[in-house]
Amino acid sequence: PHGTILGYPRIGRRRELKRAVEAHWAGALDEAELERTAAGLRRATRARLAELGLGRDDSSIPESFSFYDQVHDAAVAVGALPERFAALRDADGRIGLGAYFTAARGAGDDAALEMTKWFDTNYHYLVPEIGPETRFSLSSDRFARQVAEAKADGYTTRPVVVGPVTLLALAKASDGAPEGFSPLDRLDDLLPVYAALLAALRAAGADWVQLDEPALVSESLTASAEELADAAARAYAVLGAAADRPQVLVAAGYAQLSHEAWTALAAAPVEALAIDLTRGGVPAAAPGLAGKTIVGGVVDGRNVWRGDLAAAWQRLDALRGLDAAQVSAGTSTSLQHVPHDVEDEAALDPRLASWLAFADQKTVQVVTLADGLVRGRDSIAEAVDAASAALADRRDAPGVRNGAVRARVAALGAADFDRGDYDARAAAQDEELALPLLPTTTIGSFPQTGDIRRARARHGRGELTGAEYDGFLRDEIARVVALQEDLGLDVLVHGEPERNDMVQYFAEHLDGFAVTQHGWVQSYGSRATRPSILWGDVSRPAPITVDWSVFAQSLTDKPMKGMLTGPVTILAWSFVRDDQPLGDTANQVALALRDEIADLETAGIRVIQVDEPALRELLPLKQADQPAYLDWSVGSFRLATAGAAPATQVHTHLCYSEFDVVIDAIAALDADVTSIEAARSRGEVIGDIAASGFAAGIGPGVYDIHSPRVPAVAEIGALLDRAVDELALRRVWVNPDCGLKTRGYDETVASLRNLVAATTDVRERLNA
Ligand code: THG
Ligand code: ZN
Repeated sequence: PHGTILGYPRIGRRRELKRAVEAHWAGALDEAELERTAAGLRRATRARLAELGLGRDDSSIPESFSFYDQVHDAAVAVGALPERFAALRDADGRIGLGAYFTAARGAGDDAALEMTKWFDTNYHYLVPEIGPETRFSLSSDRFARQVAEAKADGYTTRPVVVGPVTLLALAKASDGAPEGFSPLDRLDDLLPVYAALLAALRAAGADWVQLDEPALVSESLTASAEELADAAARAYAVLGAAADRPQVLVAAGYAQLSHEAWTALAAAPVEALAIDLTRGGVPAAAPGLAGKTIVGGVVDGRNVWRGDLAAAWQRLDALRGLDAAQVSAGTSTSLQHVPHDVEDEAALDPRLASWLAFADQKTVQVVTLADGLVRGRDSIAEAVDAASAALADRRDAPGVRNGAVRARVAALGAADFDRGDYDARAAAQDEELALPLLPTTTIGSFPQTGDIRRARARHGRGELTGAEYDGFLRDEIARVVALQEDLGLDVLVHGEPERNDMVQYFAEHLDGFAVTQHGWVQSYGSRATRPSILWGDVSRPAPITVDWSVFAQSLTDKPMKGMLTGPVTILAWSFVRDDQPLGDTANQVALALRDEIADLETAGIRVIQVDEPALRELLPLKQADQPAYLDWSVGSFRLATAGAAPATQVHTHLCYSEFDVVIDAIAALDADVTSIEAARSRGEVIGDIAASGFAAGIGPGVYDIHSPRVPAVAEIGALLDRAVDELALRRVWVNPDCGLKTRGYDETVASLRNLVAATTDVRERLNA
C-alpha cells in the first residue's frame, strides 16, 4: 500500500471501551460480553478506516486494539508475566483476560505492574518485569484471533505488536534479578517466541505485521544508541530469517532514529521501515534500502493541527531520493495520542475546527498523500491547496496573534524572572505566617466525591442553576476547611471541588484555548483526559480562582493556599499551537498566571501554590534538546511567580520521584516550598535532595496517595525523622505525596490524622 497509519485510537468514539472494561471490573459485565463489545469496536474501526480510504485487503488498516496497554499486550503474548502472577495462568499455561487485568491493576498484596510514561507523550504503559527466571513462551493467541476476526469480516489487516527490542528496553529487571542484569540480556531467548508469534499471525491470515520499535529513537533509556542498534540488528536478522512469517514493517516513531539504528534497520532482512519525518529530516542513503518500502511518517500522530500537506509532500519526495523499492505515506506515530474525529465537535468554532485534524482527518491526509504517490502531485493539488489555505487562514485569524500580549512578552527583562534573595524572603514569610516547626499541609485537592461529580454534571445539563451550583461548591469548601481545622493542619486548602481537571479548568477561563466535548485521549488503562487546544495568544479576561480562595480564607484564621497550575503543566497536558516556540507560548501563560497571583495577593492570600507535576514529563528525549527545554520551562515558572511579594510564600508541587535529571531545575524554580513524591521510594528522595544542597522549604511526601492504605503514625514518623536528620529542620514540611482527588474520605481522614499525630510526636521529641 502507498499509505498507512501506524495505529488508531482504541477507546471508542464515546469511550465505549472504558465503560465496558470498568463494568467488567465491577462485576456487571461478563468476559464474553466484554469481548463482544471489544470486537464490535474493532469492527467499527475497520469499517471507518476503509470508509476513509484505507484498503480492505492490502494490509494498510492496522489492527491496533488494546484492552489496556500495547506494551502489556506484547509482554503477555510472550509470557513475560512476573512470578507473583504465575498462579493466574490457565492450566495450559495461557494468560487469559483475567490474568491480564490483574497484572495491570494488582490484587491484594500482589502489586500491579508499575506504570510509566510512553516516551514524551501523555500515554502511560505498564512496565514489564523481566529477569533470568522469565520463561518466554507464546502465552496468548489474542493477536492472531484479531487477524482472523478481521478476515472473517472481509479485511486483511496488519497486526501491530511492540517489537522485541522495545519490549526489553522498556522493561525493568525483576525483583530477583542479580545486580547488573539487564532485560536486554534476554533478547536471544525472546526471539524464538516472536518468531512463533509471527508464524501464528501468518497462519491467521496476516500478510504484514508491524513491529513497533520506538526505543530505537530514545536517548533516555539505560541502553545506549549503539546497544539498541546492535540489538535491533540481531533481532531482525533472526526474525527476518524466520519461516512462515508475514512481511515485516518495523516502525520507529516519536523522534529521529539514531544513525546506528537507521543503518542497522536498513540492512536488516525485513520488508519495510516506518520513520518519523515530523521530528528530524530525511535520513541519509544506507545499504539495504533498495529492496524495502519506506513509510514516511509525515502526518503528525501527536498533535491536532491540520498540518501542511505541501511540506509533507516535499518530504515524501525527498524520501524517494533514497532509492528504496517504494515510498509510502504514513503517520509519524500511532494516532492513539489524538481524539477520534473533529466532526464530533459541534460546539467548536467552525473556523478553529477547519485548522484541526484528529485521527480521522489525519487518516484522510495519509490517503491523499498516498494517492499523490500513485497518481502524481497534480492529482492531489486541490487537497494540498486547501490545507495551505487553512494554514494561511489560521496565521491571520483574530486571536491567533494578540498585539497587547505580544508587546508585553517582548518587553520582559531579567528582573521579571527574579524574585530576589531567598533568605530575605524566608525571613519575611516566617514573620508573616508564624508557622510551627514542620508545618503540615496537603497538596491541594480533596476527594472528588460522587456528589461533586453529579452536581457538576447536573449543572452542565442545566438541572442546577449557576447559583445553586455555586452554593453547593461553597458548602463543600466550608466542609473541607472545617475538616482541616479539626485535623489540626497548619496551611489549609479549599479542596478544588470547582475544578474538573487542573488544566482544563484554567483553559476554560483563559483566552487562546478551546476545549472539546468528545476529544478524549487514553492516558492509561481505562483512564483518559480531554486535552485542551491552545490555539491563540493567551490572556486572562478576568480573575479565575480569586473568589474561591477568598471565600475559603474567610472561613479560617490559618493561611489558605491559593492554588494554580503552572505554565509548563498547562502546556504539557494540552494540544499546543505549533507555529511558535513552546517557550514563547509558555511565557504568555505565565503572564496570565502572574496577574492571577497579583490578584490573589491583593485579596489577602499569603501562600500561593503553582503546581508543575509535568515539569519532568515534557523533558525532551534527545539530550541535546534538554538544556533549552529546562531553560524556557524554568523561566516560565519564574515569570509566573516572580511578581509575588517577598512575604508571599510561593509553593510548588512535583509529582514524581526521578529527580536525578531535573534536581537543578527544581532548585532553579526558586519556589519557597516544594512538595514532592517520596513515600514510594522510601525516603531515598530525601537523601538525593540533601545531596543536591537544595536549601529552600521542602515537603517530601510522607505517604503514598495512590493506594487506599492508611499509613501508620510510626511509619510517617520514621520518614520525618529521616527528613529532619538530613535536611535543614526549619525548612521541612509535612504533606502527602500528591493531591487527594482520587481518594475516598475514609482513608483520607484516617491518613491525615496519622500525619498530624506523627508530626506532633516529632515536634515534642525535638523540643524535649
Ligand atoms: N490532567 C490532565 N492531564 C494529565 C493528568 C491530569 N496527564 C497526566 C496525568 N494527569 C494522567 N493521569 C490521569 C489520571 C486520572 C485520569 C486521567 C489521567 C482520570 N480520567 C477520568 C476518566 O478517564 O474516567 C476522566 C476525568 C474527567 O472526567 O475529566 O481519571 O490530571 N489534563
Ligand atoms: Zn502530585
